[in-house]
Amino acid sequence: MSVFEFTHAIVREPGRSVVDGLRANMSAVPTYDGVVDEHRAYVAALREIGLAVDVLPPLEEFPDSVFVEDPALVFDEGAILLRPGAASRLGEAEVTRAILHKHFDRVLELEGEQYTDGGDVLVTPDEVLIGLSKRTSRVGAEALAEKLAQLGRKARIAETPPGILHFKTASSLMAEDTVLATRAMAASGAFDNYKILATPEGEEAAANALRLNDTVLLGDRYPRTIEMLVRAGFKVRSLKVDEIDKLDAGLSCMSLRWNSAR
Ligand code: CIR
Repeated sequence: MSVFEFTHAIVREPGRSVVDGLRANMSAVPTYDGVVDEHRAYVAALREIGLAVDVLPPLEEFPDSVFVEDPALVFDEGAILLRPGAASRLGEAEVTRAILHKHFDRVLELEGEQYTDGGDVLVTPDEVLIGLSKRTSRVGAEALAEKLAQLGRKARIAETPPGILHFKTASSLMAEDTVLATRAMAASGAFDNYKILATPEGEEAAANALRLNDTVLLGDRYPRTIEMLVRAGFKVRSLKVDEIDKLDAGLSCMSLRWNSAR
């Protein structure tokens, strides 16, 4: 069965506090209504693609908690509760534990200073890449590699190019052997064993895409990337990402996905 076949997803509605989410450019302020609209369209797309979506309530005390991918990792065979590397996000792990236990019999946990964000973890058929970043420390990455081994997954630790928030800000898996990646990520060597579709200059943020079943979700602000993927034979569904882009986020960050039938 393909790694892209998903049956389930967890998402969390944004709270009003989402406008205070972490971002590099504090002068670009997202609107709450705009984030809500983009999030609703995203959830609708997941459902149309065929996923059963568990929608969690907003958490005002955690402005970035709509980005559920960062405090946890889920696989068909079990879940791992992570330790987000930003101080304001660390508490998201605690409030994510219950939902993991609801859906998974096996839940492993990182501890103490083992900081890792799910946005730094890219899963391919043969390996799980863990990108070191400002959020994911080497101690965290090594601890995560051990947990992954317990789930029968092989891990590889890689570098995230400088100035990039998360490893998956700049890369996403499009086919079993093909990644969509920024030119900086392509040059880093992390994907030397993969085919690379490089994002056109000026459309680097398009690299945070998400393939679900036979559909690639991509921001609608990236027409040249859309054209490149369509030409390469992918079915693309574009979504508005203007507000979540202001929060340094993209399409992979807003859900946890797995296949309960595998
Ligand atoms: C943050 O800085 O943590 C959020 N504003 C954005 C998180 C995006 N998540 C991701 O790329 N996995």
